[in-house]
Amino acid sequence: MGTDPTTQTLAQLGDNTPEQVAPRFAEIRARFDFEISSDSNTGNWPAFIARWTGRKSGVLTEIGDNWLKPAPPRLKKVVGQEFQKLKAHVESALEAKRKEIESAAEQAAAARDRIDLSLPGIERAIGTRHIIRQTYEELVRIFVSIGFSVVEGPEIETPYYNFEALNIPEHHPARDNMDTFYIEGAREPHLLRTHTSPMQIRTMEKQPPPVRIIVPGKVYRRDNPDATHGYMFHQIEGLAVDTDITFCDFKGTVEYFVREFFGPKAKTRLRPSYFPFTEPSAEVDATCHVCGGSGCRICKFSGWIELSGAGMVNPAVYGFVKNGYDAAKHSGFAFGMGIDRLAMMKYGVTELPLLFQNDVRFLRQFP
Ligand code: 2U9
Repeated sequence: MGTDPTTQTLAQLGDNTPEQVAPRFAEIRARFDFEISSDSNTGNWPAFIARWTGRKSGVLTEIGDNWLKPAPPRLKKVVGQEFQKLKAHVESALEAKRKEIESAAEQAAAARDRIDLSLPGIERAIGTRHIIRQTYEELVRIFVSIGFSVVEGPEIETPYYNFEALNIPEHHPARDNMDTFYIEGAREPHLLRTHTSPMQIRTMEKQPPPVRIIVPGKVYRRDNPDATHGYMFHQIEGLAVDTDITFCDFKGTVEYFVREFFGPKAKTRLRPSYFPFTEPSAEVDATCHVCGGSGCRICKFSGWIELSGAGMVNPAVYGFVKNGYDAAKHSGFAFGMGIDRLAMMKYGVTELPLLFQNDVRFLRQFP
């Protein structure tokens, strides 16, 4: 019991009159009420419970042992009653306090974990169409608006469709220029198409004249990668074959396309060229989109930018296709352009690898 004032008085109870018993219990009760109202006591809750109700040396046990059990007969009844009252008071107050402490802890936890519904949410970045895709869609829009249909096809091709049927026989130097990736281990020779032209052949084999198609898609060449070349690039080719198509039709088509794509002030010029699949052949230049034709670093001070290769379909190609295509009756034009190059021109990008690195800092600039 030590020097605790609560229990110091216990041993002296036997000397009291019955009238003096209740005030002695009142002292204990007042002590309890004082202690339970102070956080410094209830902060260590298990120790506080043990102090008052512990079986071995809790205050109630001590009172039972020191006051109740040894009480002389004249005090037995009043001590018993007072003891029961004190016990009930202590137990109900402890229970109330326990609930209070628990609910305070719950409230503190709830406050800590509360979700503030008024806070702004975590913004998810929404993807944008890549500028190659944007350019692809713009090209399709322009050519579809003047009657072309869109055809797409396989990236793995046979040498026949990629070369032979396009009038590029074996050992033709044009095969070397195209630096082809051949696919090893296939029963028949296969390759990654070096241009989308095989699909023009396949379409003509299925569809007799007339035909007006554009063929966009990925093509592959074993170039040394640098600022303007990679192993894969996107191409769009066009083909129009009918009974009386002339070079003028081609010129009108390409001028319309250039004005739609670069704006009404853009001009076009043609230079003679050579491709095995077209005869005659031409290179198409457009006025520089940066300086408008006056000359700048981008156009190497020429005022012109190379845009496309083109020409009238070589009659030899109809000989491979057949299916109603007759060089004596039919004529047509074809052209090919790099979509990636067009995208770089349109969006002012100077480094080709930026198009393929998928760095969001780059992609976000073209919503
Ligand atoms: C058929 C007949 C003719 C498609 C053509 C070009 C000229 C051409 C290059 C431009 C830049 C490829 O992307 S590029 O490197 N293309 O110069 N392409 S005529 O001629 C065809 C195609 C199919 C049946």
